[in-house]
Amino acid sequence: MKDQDDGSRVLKAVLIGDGAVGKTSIRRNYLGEDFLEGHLATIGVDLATKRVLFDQEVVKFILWDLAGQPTFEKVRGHYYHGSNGIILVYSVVNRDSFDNASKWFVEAYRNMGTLPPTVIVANKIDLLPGADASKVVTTEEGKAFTKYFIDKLEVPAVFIETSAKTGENIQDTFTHLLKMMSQAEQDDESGIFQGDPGI
Ligand SMILES: Nc1nc2c(ncn2[C@@H]2O[C@H](COP(=O)(O)OP(=O)(O)O)[C@@H](O)[C@H]2O)c(=O)[nH]1
Ligand SMILES: [Mg+2]
Repeated sequence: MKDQDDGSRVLKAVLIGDGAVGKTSIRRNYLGEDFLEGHLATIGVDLATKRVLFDQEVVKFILWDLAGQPTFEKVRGHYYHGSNGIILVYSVVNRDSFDNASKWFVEAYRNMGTLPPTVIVANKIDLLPGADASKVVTTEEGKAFTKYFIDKLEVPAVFIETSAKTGENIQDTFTHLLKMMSQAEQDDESGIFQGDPGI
């Protein structure tokens, strides 16, 4: 897709996951904004745009930060359409948010059909020292979930552990996503089918 203003390539992604897992903080950190301790629930949707240099080309990257509350499902529906990437976030110190991760994929699938490249983000790793072990989601669980998702849905996906508070791996999250999104778009345009053709 092209930007109407200057004709540059546009890539869009959605941030999804339960409320309070750190979606808005991840977006803010990525954009170089300060970390906020308090949680102000996102109402409906927030939009961030950034121009990124990619493959020696300036690309307009649009990031939809969707409210996690179930009541906003209708609103979210619109933003899934036309997105080329997904960032699904859960908190490593909130097991419920991990258990709900598959529900978020179901919602995305319902709205998008075939899923675009996805980064599965295990956020708040700075809170792991001293956290209640019964609530902690381990690295192995996150990787197993990602593998299951890749195998089952044949979607390009990566797993990454982050802290929006310290900034650890936040830039990498977006680098991975943009790389996969760009690759997927090129594959589409070239008509090359990368999956197993079954021959
Ligand atoms: N310690 C820590 N707190 C975080 C992190 N990310 C977000 N938070 C806090 O978690 C709460 C919810 O964050 P927010 O970004 O609003 O979550 P959202 O509802 O998913 O957008 C806020 O109090 C943030 O300060 C993190 O990586 N580490
Ligand atoms: Mg938010």
